[in-house]
Amino acid sequence: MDVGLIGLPQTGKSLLFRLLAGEGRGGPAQATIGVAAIPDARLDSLAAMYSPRKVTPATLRVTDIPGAVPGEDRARWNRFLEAVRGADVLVHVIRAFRSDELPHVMGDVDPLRDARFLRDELILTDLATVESVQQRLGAQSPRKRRPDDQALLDLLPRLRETLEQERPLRELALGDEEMRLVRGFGLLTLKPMVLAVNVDEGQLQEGTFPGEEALREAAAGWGESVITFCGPVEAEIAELPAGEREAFMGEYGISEPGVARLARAAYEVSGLISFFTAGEEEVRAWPIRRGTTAKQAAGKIHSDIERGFIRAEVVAYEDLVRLGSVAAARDAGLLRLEGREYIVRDGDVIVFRFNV
Ligand SMILES: Nc1nc2c(ncn2[C@@H]2O[C@H](COP(=O)(O)OP(=O)(O)OP(=O)(O)O)[C@@H](O)[C@H]2O)c(=O)[nH]1
Ligand SMILES: [Mg+2]
Repeated sequence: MDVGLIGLPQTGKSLLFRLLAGEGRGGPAQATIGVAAIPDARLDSLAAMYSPRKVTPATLRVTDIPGAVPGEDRARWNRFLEAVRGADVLVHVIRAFRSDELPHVMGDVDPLRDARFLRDELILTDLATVESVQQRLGAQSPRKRRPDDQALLDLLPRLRETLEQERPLRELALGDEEMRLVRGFGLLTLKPMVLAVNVDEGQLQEGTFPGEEALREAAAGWGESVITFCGPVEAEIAELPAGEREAFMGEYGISEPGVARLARAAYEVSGLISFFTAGEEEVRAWPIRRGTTAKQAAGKIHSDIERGFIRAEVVAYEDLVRLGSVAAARDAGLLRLEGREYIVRDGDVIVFRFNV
């Protein structure tokens, strides 16, 4: 899973990238790639229970994509679209912060305008893609068409209609088979999106930013979540010793860094859930897609465990922390023995039994 940070130039994407991923590989004009840990309070409680030597959170790849404006610099815009194509999930960074030294690229601050601007550009790009595929396939003689091409020709009008109504394709919630048909075309509005509003210190303190209500209302209609963060304050939080963070955040009326909420939101919209393995050696969160079976989940850890799968011993995270140990969960009848087809749930703490 690759999360792309997108947005207009100078909205704070690169700062957000460093907060999420630390350093990354890339260059000023190129997309920069890094890895973000997904904060999870459940992992912390498991770590407190087991005092393991190592705690390993789930991670997502993050790409910092240089901002671009269509019509200003064609090459830069095309590089931007190419990088967006490479992402699975999009975090749209929108600027609410004011700065006299660094004017907003559109002149003034207007979060809803910016949210709509990029949304519409991505919709237009997809519309052009769909039209060109439709044209190419339509030009083929029907007798020469492969079955997949015919299925695509039947599907594309629905896509086109949605885009023409200025709606992103993700709203169609295409099924697996339909997704397979369109996978090769790099459609941008199929990707889940989170809106991340970069506020300034004053706005953080006030707990709101200009245009918030309008943006939230629009986002609710779009089914997208809005997360606010303040880049410079987040950078300060990251530099504080862990023991001082809570008090510092309290001064701003927040209980958790915005970047942590943002990482989790990106994880959620990408359709990932976590199961845990826990022991004295390591406590670890493993990202899997919703719907993953126990046997497939075992394969995330090691292919030998998948191949030699016997059963999974599963306890729900809530039961485990409530009862204090796996033994207590077993006594309470809450340790389940599950087979290979069991669909793993978010928060399952699992021991896999296998043969090699
Ligand atoms: N005042 C203020 N400045 C910020 C904030 N976030 C970022 N900046 C500044 O804005 C400038 C641009 O930030 P970047 O993170 O490089 O912006 P970007 O979105 O990566 O820009 P491009 O790569 O050009 O698209 C930098 O000088 C940052 O220090 C903020 O919350 N408040
Ligand atoms: Mg940048």
